[in-house]
Amino acid sequence: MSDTAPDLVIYGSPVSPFVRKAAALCIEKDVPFEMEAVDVFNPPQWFRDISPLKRIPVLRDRSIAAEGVAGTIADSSAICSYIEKKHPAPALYPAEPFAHGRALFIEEFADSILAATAGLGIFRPIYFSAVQGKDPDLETARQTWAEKMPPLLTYLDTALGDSEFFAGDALSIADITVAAVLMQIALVAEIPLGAYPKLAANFDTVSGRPSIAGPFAKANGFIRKALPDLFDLT
Ligand SMILES: N[C@@H](CCC(=O)N[C@@H](CS)C(=O)NCC(=O)O)C(=O)O
Repeated sequence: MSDTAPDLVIYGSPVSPFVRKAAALCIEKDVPFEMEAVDVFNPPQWFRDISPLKRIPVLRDRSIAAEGVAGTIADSSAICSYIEKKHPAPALYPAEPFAHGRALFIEEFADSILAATAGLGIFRPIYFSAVQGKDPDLETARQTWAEKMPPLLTYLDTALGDSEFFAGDALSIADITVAAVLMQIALVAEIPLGAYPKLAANFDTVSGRPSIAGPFAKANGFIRKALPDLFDLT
């Protein structure tokens, strides 16, 4: 094992699905990286300087610059695209142009509406309440699951068609992002995907990969300290 620090540093916390997505890409490609914890809700000035949107993750490539804004990329999609260019094998973006475009769209769907709905409507009402010593806001979480999630999950189930994967015939950034984002719900509740069989099969396969399961286990260990049990959303 090398005792030199890896070039890549991911600033953030595995509790963020976007951080887990970037970590998953590195793990799938066997690219060494380290994760440096940052409290994004109360970040130090150096982090504000490298994260103009005040969001995690931010990537640093020390081979470009070891400090300051140089060598940093904020936003998980930009980070993943950079890592793919720098470490092309194994490819996690389809080579075929249309499949490539589809993969980017599914990534965006998961990063935007799916993450906002699951994060703000389910994860935060349960976990943030628990951290503040309040009862988990199960009413909001259950209402989100019952009313806002079904069209999103139906879209993803249909988008899979007869394929195991979202874009092309292999694992891609699309599958990684959907799994990382859906697992935000798994941090606080059971995810009953029985009504979405294609999505359930994709999720089972992808969420079991070490690249997804490893960072999730770290987040899960952290969340379980404040919230020992998972809730039922139905
Ligand atoms: N589009 C960004 C989204 C990143 C994001 O929203 N991260 C959340 C954590 S899950 C964050 O930093 N939130 C801080 C805040 O809301 O102040 C990406 O893909 O990296």
